[in-house]
Amino acid sequence: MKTALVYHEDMTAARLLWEDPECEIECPERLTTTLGRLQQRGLQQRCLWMAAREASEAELGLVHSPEYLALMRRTQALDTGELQALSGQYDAVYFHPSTFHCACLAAGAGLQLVDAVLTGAVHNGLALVRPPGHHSQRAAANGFCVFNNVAIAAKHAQQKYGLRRILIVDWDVHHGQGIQYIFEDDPSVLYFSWHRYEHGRFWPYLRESDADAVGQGRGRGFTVNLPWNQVGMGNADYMAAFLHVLLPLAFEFDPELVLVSAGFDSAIGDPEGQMLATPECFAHLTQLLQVLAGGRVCAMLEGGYHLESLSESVCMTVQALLGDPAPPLSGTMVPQRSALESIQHVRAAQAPYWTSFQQQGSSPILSSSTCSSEGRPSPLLPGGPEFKAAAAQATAALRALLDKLYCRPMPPVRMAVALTELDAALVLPPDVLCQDGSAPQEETQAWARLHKALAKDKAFTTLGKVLYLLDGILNEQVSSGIAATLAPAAAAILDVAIRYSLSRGAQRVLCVAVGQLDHPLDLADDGRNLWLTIRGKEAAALSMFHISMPLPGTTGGFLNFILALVLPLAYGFQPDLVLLALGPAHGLQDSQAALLAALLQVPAGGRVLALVDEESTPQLAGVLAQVLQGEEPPNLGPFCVASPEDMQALMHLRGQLESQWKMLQVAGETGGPGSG
Ligand code: X5A
Ligand code: ZN
Repeated sequence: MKTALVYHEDMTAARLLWEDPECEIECPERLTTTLGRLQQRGLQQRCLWMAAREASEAELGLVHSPEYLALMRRTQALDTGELQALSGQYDAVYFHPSTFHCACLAAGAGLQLVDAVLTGAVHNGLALVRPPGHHSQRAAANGFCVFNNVAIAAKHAQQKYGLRRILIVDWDVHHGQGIQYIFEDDPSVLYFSWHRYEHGRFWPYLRESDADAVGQGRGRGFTVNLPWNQVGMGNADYMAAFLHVLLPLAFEFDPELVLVSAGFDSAIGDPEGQMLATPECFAHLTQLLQVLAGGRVCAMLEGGYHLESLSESVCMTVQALLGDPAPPLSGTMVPQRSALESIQHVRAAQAPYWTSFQQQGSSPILSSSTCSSEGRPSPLLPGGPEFKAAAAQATAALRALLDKLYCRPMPPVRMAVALTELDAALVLPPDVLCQDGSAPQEETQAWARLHKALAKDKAFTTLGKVLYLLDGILNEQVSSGIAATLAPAAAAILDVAIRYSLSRGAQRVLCVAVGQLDHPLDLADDGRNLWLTIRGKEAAALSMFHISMPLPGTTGGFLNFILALVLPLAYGFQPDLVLLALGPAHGLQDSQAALLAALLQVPAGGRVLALVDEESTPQLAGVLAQVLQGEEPPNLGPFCVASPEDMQALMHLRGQLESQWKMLQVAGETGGPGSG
């Protein structure tokens, strides 16, 4: 089994024993409701179920002081009055006689998960725990957190497995200052956190949560804070943060393990966050992280206080860990100005430490006073009547959204292949459907008439197979596919594939053509297809929907192009199908092609048809089959800085396109260097 789920019922025992409006949201139902939903969706049954164990004193001591541990142990014997008095010593914490046991289980669950992933028992997993951990410090409980579960897991992975680079992604809506303090001078742990900040007016009100806190000493550049200065951040803002901040750093860092402080108070409906990201956004975030560290992703629950939103978001995360395609993101993909300003700030603050940000230059920083809060949701006071009404409204909106999401069925077959010469030498992953079918003869004939190249016997047969495969994808029988094409007819087949898909109900088709494949001459520029050519040296946008970019010569250049151009365009376009054509002389290494396919699947909801040149190696087809089947792409190899020419081409294209494709923007105002 691929995904571990670590849990223990005892973690539902701790609860608030007195009145405290700030703490009452951290309740046992957070776990029971979530687990119930995972069962109801059949997701728990697909995971390797692990009963959490308690962390030992020595394991807790990796992060916490002996005195603090002794004090926490003593809470088991205190009466309610004493517990309340001790709680008052900390900021936003409550203790219960079972708190110590729960907190030991929560930390232990993280350790078990890391062990399961690093010994290879599973690829990835989620620990469903409480109390949460990321606010907890060496000698202090804070923000509902007692032991720092993720920090302890990271220290354990370093100590027991000798890991030298660990990435911690904290997508909880609060700043995990506890994790930041523990690793602030440690360059072997890269800590990324986005958080509601509102220029310091949101809990925990810390100056060091801002973007200019980058770490200390040798750890400078290994703390990355992305503060949100307004509430109401949504899917486009979160995706922009991943594409333009986290992922470039993460690829350059090249982690051996990814730990996620998976708080879902950053999702729609949550009373703490007041953000707007919908549950499927977490499937996208999870899938994007899975291309790192060979897919070794360990997620641990932190916050998340809207039970409906929390449980749906956890389901989405688990589905992504299991390898299911993500549902398309809802809403328009236009990041907010305030989000772009935050992104610009953090890129500028981190530029001294990361080549990806140096090369792309940093635009002049806009003063935060220039941002308008017009039309923006303003924060509500917790506990007030307006607040309760807003929460109820969010629940209703969420239900409607989810009903829509779940009426789109998951295709019964994850991947199908229609290959010719390549089959024999190819070792396919298990449960790939090998398709022999062809589209009906007359239909294939009708389409073949469009191009002379398709009249020939072999080209005609190939076309029949490609159309059959496309039909399976468009009818939701198959999620993704691979087909071989042959050199003289490749461009013609691709042209027919686009037209066929559009005639069969596809609304938007993204075509990524690598190598010698010409843009179909009379393909309508009507916004229903977006054509990206990657080859040679040309960088040009003939129109908003017809873009050529050069093939970068280095891993760094390749990553920059994918993260800064291809994916933002794909997210902006929101295709319901991606055609990834690797034509003759495409020039991609197998690992690059695999990464491209793996990443394109995310915005496309898994619907990718790869058309590979028949002359390609069986290794290429094999690795594409793996990633389209939901497996992790292989590592790209050592990170190598992009060439100045590649960067210039990228900036040129961004400058030309960012006013139309807003997901390309990395600054609050257009007009940085390279634009215009
Ligand atoms: C883990 C977490 C939040 C504490 C909020 C206190 N803690 N107002 O989400
Ligand atoms: Zn939180």
